[in-house]
Amino acid sequence: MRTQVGIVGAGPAGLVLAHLLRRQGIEAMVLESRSRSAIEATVRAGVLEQGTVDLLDALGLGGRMHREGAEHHGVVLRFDGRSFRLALSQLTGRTIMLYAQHEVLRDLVGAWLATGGALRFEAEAVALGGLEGERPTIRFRQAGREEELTCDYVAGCDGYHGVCRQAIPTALRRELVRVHPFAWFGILAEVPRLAPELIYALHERGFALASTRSEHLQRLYVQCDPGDRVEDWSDDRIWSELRARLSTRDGFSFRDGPIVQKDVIGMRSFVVEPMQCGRLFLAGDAAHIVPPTGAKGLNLAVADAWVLARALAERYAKGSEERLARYSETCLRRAWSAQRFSWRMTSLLHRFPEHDHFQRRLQLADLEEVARSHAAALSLAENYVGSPFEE
Ligand code: FAS
Ligand code: PHB
Repeated sequence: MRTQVGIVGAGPAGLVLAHLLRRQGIEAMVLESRSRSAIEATVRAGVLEQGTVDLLDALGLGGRMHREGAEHHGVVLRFDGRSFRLALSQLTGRTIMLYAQHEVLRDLVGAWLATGGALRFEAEAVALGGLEGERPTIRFRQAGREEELTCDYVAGCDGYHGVCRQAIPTALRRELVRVHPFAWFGILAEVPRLAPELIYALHERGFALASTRSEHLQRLYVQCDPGDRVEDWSDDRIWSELRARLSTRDGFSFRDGPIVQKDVIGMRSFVVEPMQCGRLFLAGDAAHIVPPTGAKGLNLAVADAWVLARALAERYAKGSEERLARYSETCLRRAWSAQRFSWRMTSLLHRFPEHDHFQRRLQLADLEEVARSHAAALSLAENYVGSPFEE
């Protein structure tokens, strides 16, 4: 089997890359280890930066997103019983879109298959070969049989637990990681929106986030211990923690209701350097993980796909490998900027077990600064909405 670009993983990185390459007339084949229904049902991110929205529109794939998603012009920071609205569009001229990651994947998979795109589900890549040569290979297992895909380039879009990063010899790669001393307990609840915009709350009991999926389905998170399991949190405990942590002096209230999904999300910051090795290019979570506090994970994956597609287009159209040679450096600049911002949001809004009263006062003063200073609010807003991909 042969193609120009072999893509491992049908997440945001892999599928956006496939669509972008097709637009440049470059052939690609996607190998995905899970089933279509599994990837289209996985609850993950929910915030799309304007750059991601503009790219989906440019691909002609933004219709349902605009019909069913919600454009937000601000987010609320809640601390010390008060609320501060970070006016994203007023400050930056850019907005965010609340549209679930798995809905984005449904749109991307549907359009790819409907136009004859090559995509194999339940096809697990098991080994990469010939990365230093001109005909790298991907060996994959499907329906109990092993097959091989030969290509010009391999895009490793298989997430943090995938095989592609492991194909870069340890002597050639550096893995930089921070595991944070807390996790998020996430739920989907069939209740009305708690508020018109997202609420990020710092409370002495820990962080909380009120996000949304639709008028009737809300995505809510509370800071929990990294060792917590789903069964450790009863519905009553979840609602009472959310009430306490989202409370305000002027009596913020909301309705609770049926919780239809629960999970514990680990919090780590991770980057591998470099993001390429020979004809292998890593994109998305395969190369970097950010804590979700900055809502950057999905958007970084899409940004990598955009950079890689542009570099491959130049290679095939003009024979120039200049952009490909700078792929890792280009993407790492954006990845470290997102790491810095995600860490800033995480350290602003979480309770750290080792923090004493002095550090807690500093945290509040930091949030007060964002509420008081135009410059501080602008910096946070610019990073939250993200910068255009071409920059
Ligand atoms: P993905 O992990 O999405 O996709 C990789 C794909 O590769 C998967 O479909 C996998 O099945 C496939 N694959 C793996 N190994 C393979 C192999 N050997 N062969 C073939 N296919 C293989 N971000 C937020 O902003 N907000 C959130 O609330 C949020 N929640 C998250 C919750 C969880 C549990 C996780 C893990 C991440 C969350 N993120 C969140 C971050 C998330 O959005 C990621 O950044 C985003 O999915 C990254 O996209 P990809 O790099 O495409 O990787
Ligand atoms: C979500 O909607 O799932 C979400 C929103 C904002 C974040 C993280 C997750 O920072």
